[in-house]
Amino acid sequence: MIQTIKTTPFGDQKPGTSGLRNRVSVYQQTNYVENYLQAIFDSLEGFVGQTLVIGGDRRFYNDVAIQTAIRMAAANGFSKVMVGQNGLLSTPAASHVIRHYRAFGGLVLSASHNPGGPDGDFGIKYNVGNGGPAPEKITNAVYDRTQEIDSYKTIDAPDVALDQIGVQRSGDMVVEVIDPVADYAALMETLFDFAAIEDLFASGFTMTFDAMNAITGPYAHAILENRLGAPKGTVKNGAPLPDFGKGHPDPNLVYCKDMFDLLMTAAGPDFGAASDGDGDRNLIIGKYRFVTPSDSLALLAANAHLAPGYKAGIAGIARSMPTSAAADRVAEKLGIAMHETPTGWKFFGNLLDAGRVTICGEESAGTGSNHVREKDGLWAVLLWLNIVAARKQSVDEIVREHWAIYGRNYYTRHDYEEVDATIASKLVDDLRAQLPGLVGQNFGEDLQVAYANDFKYHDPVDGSISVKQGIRIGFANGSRIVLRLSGTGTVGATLRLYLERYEAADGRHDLDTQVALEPLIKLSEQFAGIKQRTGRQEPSVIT
Ligand code: VG1
Ligand code: CO
Repeated sequence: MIQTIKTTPFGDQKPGTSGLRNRVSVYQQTNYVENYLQAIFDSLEGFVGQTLVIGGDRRFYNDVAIQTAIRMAAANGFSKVMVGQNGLLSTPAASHVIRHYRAFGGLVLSASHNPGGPDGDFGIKYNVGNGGPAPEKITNAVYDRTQEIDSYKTIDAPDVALDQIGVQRSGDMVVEVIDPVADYAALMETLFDFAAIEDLFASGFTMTFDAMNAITGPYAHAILENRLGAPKGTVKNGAPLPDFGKGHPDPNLVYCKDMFDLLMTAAGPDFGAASDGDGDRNLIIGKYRFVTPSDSLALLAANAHLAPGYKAGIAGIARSMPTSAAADRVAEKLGIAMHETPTGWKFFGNLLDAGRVTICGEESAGTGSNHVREKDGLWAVLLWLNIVAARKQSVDEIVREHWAIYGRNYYTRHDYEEVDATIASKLVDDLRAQLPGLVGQNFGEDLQVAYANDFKYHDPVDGSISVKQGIRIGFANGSRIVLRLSGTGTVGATLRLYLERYEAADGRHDLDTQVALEPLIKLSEQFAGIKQRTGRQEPSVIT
């Protein structure tokens, strides 16, 4: 019954920061999905007789790809597939299901924060048995395999009825369709003081949660409204749609501007939050206070002990290199380890598995902990609610007190999207060539370059080394300019410029972020010439 089908390689199946992402039209080519899945299976060992978890964010083409993946899993020798009802599983829920049921690994069919629909993007990500994204060793092997693949295996079997919870079969393989929310919601209840959050809502605390027509809707309805008693209507855009309602499911101040504006008014709610396409990112806005993701990481780490799941304290913190150093100050005060990793959640897995860190985060609106091996949008929202309930203070008060203790790291990211790829890579190369000459030089009163290099990561757990993980120019006063190319875009190149300036505990904490960073923004243009070389007047997105 197993069929071996001949195929030829595609040149472009190189996984990026988080799986393989491409336009839907690229994925719709004959054998494109099949080649990539077979390359994944060919790069793994020991899964015969094991369980594979499959889920996704319901974006367009998920229904097709999931049925293909089920048939190919059966043909390749898995004994069981666990799949979320209607193909749904948020990225953190998939991570939890893999861990909870001791599956061999999982496929998350999503392009995360990239737009969906027939003209949007699709993606496939493979996660390993610890529930986290496959490490580089595996993603490199997968890419190598895609370059030589000549056949794939499948079976001749009808589609599985993904809407029916329970056990079915695909060929000889068991397919269990599971409730995508139940296990995840139960995990959240073990970590947070649900009674205190219920009391908070009962006392009139108001919030709005934007699920962006993506995966977190069912989770947010179940946990915030049905379990914690937030009034119906707290969750907006709560039904996952294949094209995300034609929106861009990236929870930042550009795509959630209406929510931001609402939170800045007296009539708005006390708390606003949102999550992205696959549910692993979070946006946190208190009344009159947007919390930058870098600050949020620091604040969550400093206050985690207020939640039952972390009451014994945290072992360490990890952040991606471009993320601001706000969390470093918390680690220092707590006397715990701080790790700086390359961009992407796959670099946190080893540190979490080894128990070296408890909380991790990225400037791109991703925070998470050792409860799973992915960043987790709703987890961050619930931890914030738990902290607000325990401290009985507003988000704004909590943030201001934090700055008064630790100082403030002004921070922004400027993205230049869909830039000509040749111009972008030349720009990065030219900047790299300048780096040795910059060290020791002074630019203006207080900007002396302390170091200028390509970030290289030495994993302290498995000894692996990752090079060229972003260019960083650091100044003696703690300010930084970081530049790297995105690994999740699908058209041209996206340049990400990250800027950071530290203002001490007794310093000025009320400046506008872009104003506070203006000298660094100018200097970065002098060094890299992004505007001049791309002809762009402004960044595409400022976060
Ligand atoms: C971006 C972010 C990175 C994040 C990645 C995946 O990558 O910068 O911090 O881990 O997206 O997030 P890049 O290479 O484009 O900068 V998600 O929510 O797409 O799973
Ligand atoms: Co995501």
